[in-house]
Parts: sequence; structure tokens; C-alpha cells
Amino acid sequence: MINLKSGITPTWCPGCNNFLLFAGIQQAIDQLGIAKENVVLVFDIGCIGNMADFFNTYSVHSLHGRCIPTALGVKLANPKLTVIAIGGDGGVYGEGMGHLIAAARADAPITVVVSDNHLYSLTTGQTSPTTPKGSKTKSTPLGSISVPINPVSLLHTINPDVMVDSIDGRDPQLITAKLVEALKHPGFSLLDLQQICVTFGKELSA
Ligand SMILES: Cc1ncc(C[n+]2csc(CCOP(=O)(O)OP(=O)(O)O)c2C)c(N)n1
Ligand code: SF4
Ligand SMILES: [Mg+2]
Repeated sequence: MINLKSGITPTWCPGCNNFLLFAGIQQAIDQLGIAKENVVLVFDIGCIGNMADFFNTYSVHSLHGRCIPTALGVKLANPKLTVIAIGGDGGVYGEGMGHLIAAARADAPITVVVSDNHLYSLTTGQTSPTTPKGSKTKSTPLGSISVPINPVSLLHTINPDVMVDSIDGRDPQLITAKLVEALKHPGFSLLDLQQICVTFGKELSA
């Protein structure tokens, strides 16, 4: 199998679901036979963004909420590249929501992968756009008052042509299979991985 690891030991908490995504991205690239030099991974900020250090592919560790426009810039510069934007629910559905809508409207040919753990985890567990209503978090100690967004119905409303799926982010085989599907899709694709932050997610409502 192609070696895409930098050799730096991941700093995620033991049991963090991001380990599964890390393996899934490598397996999907390997299964598709994409040469390492033709892949660019663009990371957002957060626990998920720290994955930038653990790959030895061409990659960018961008700003919070800005993995999508950065990925689009890379794709525009060289359309032959396989460009994957990887971010969290806070980055993609919160600070980066405007960019997500613009990319979906344009059916931009990139793949976005969201580690959707329903929290701002790197900053120790504040509410995010997908936090279930009523959940007690560090920023909503009495329970979140907002309705969570549903990325699948939201994106299908914006553009029915985009490929969007929300799956169990704790199922390694499904992650790889769906990533392969998303990377084969010619237009915009988004894979939302439903995760649980094992450190800060214990009090989230079901
Ligand atoms: C522009 C900007 N705003 C805020 C922050 C602070 N910040 C760093 S990580 C983070 C939360 C990340 O949450 P998410 O995107 O869901 O990723 P996770 O840590 O859950 O993987 C925030 C608010 C920042 N680094 N940059
Ligand atoms: S705080 Fe949560 S999301 Fe961040 S590394 Fe730990 S388990 Fe993973
Ligand atoms: Mg998050």
C-alpha cells in the first residue's frame, strides 16, 4: 500500500474517531490508484485540522472555515489534481458556511470531508452548528437553544446535483467505500462523518 504517513505520531485522544478517517483517506487514495504527487489535502483548523501534520502528501493547513476556498484555489490552478478539503463541523458548517454554499452552488469539482463531532473540540467543547438542541456544552451550560443544521438536506436544497452523504464516522469500511465514491464523483461532493468526541462529547443529547 502507498505510504502517505509523515511519521509524526498523531496527537489525538485515544479512541478519537479521527484515527479512522486518517486510515480511510489513505485507503481510498490507494484503492483509486491516485499517484501521491497528484493529491492535495487542504485542512481546516481544529482537532481534525491537526491531521495535516500526520500526512506526507502535498497539503495546506489553512484557516478556520477556509479549507473550501483554499481547496478551490488549488483545483483552479491545476484541474488535474485530486483535491480534498478536510474540516470539522465548526469550520465547514460554521465559520465556512458561506464558502460551502458557494462551492455547492457552483458544483465545484472538489471533495469535502467533515469530521462532524457536533462540537468545537480543539477549543475544549463549545456548541457548533450541528450540536443537538438541548445539549449542555461549555458555551451552553443550560442546554443549546438552537436547532442543528442538517448538511444533507441543506446542500440538496442549494443544488440537487451535488453528492452529499452523512454516515457513521465510526465504521472504517464504510468510510473508505464512501470516500472512494465521493472522489469518483465529477462535481462537488461532501461526506459528513457522524462522530463522537470521546473527550468532550459525553453530554451531547442523542
Ligand atoms: C478564524 C478563527 N476563529 C476561531 C479560531 C479558534 N478555533 C480553533 S479550533 C476551533 C474549533 C474547531 O472546531 P471544529 O471545526 O468543529 O473542529 P474540531 O476541533 O471539532 O475537530 C476554533 C473556534 C481560529 N483558530 N480561527
Ligand atoms: S478532543 Fe475530541 S475530537 Fe479532539 S482529539 Fe480528543 S477525542 Fe478527538
Ligand atoms: Mg467539531
